[in-house]
Amino acid sequence: MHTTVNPLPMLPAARPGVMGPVVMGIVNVTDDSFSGDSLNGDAARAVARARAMAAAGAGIIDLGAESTRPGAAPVSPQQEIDRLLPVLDGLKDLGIPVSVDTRNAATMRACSAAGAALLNDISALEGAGSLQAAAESGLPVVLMHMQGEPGSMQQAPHYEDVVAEVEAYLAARVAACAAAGIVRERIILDPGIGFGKTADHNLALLRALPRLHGLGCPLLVGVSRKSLIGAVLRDAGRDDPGPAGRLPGSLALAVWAAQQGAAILRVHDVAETVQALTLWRAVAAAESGVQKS
Ligand code: 9MG
Repeated sequence: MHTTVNPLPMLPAARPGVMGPVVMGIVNVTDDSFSGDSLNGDAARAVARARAMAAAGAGIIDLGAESTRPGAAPVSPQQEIDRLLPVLDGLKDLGIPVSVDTRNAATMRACSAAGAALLNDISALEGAGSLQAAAESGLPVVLMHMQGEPGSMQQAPHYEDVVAEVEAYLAARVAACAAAGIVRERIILDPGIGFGKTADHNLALLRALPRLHGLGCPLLVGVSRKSLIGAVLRDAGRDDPGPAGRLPGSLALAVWAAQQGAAILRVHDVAETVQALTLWRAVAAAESGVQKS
């Protein structure tokens, strides 16, 4: 039997006395993920990876079948569904929520019927029929900010005031959701680090996480292995080791986001992130006297 686990009670605001973000492990059933962890549609390996992440302390698994790296080619909803459903089926008894990363209404419908617990949409439900599909699913949703489209978004990102513009966009999408029947309590917001943004834009947004909390929804932050890390290293006169070598930078940014109150961290390296957060939590709890686990 399929057990759909609701992710909302796991988020920090719903766990008084327990600190810090939930770790969301990334499982890409794509053939060209930027991070070098693609599973080429291999459902059995995807299921095994998700189980290993759950055992390592992930609180949510985010399953995706379309690469969102800059320059990536889109996949059809049918291809996406064909890749995702066997994995969802293999994770029926996982015991932690499985999120589906998709921009397609048809995929949202198919995956919610197959046991997905959360819809993660990098286009904030702007796609045709997506608001309605998400509303009808009854599932919580992640609304992410992106300037442009994955294919071209890094060509010339431009903002007058990146924080104000991202904040206004997310507020408008929360309002669009409300009009479609998706209540604020079901919404998680994401500034979209790396999606149509320069390194300076990304750094400004990471500093502005406390301000974005003013939108009244939990925040998801995805920094794992992203090119921001390489750009900052190059700026500091160091080599960029490429996505697979960016774990230390990913952990530093994960701890920063935790300190700023992020509710969910979307990561490739679950065990390492859980270890970093455990130490951060121990120090933070020692200061405040709050319970450690
Ligand atoms: C699918 N995907 C890739 N990066 C992401 C990020 O930063 N946030 C969310 N919500 N999804 C992402």
